[in-house]
Amino acid sequence: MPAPDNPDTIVKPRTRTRPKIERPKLYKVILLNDDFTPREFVVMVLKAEFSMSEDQAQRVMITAHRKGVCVVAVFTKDVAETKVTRAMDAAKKLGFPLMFTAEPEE
Ligand code: TYC
Repeated sequence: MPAPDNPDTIVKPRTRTRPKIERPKLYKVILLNDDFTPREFVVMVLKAEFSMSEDQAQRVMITAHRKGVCVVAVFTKDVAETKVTRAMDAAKKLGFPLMFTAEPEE
């Protein structure tokens, strides 16, 4: 290795590249209406799996009931998919056809 005062010393410019931090894509969890799942069960699942208050859960349930669908919340892909699976499994266990989907935000 050349000594520091040796003219053959290769001086490397000190450049620093800024690491590119990408924002994770967010996914909407959507609740779909059906004719069979009891309203109280929908509210219970929203409270248990999406940490909603009674009031929030009632509003989301009634919006899905009236309009056909309602956005529950947005999460990263993994979290959205896990919550959808858990919520639908809880319904399936009791024989209810309750459906949630996860779709990417625009
Ligand atoms: N429509 C259901 C009923 O009348 C209640 C319900 C509401 C089901 C919202 C699903 O996403 C839903 N029992």
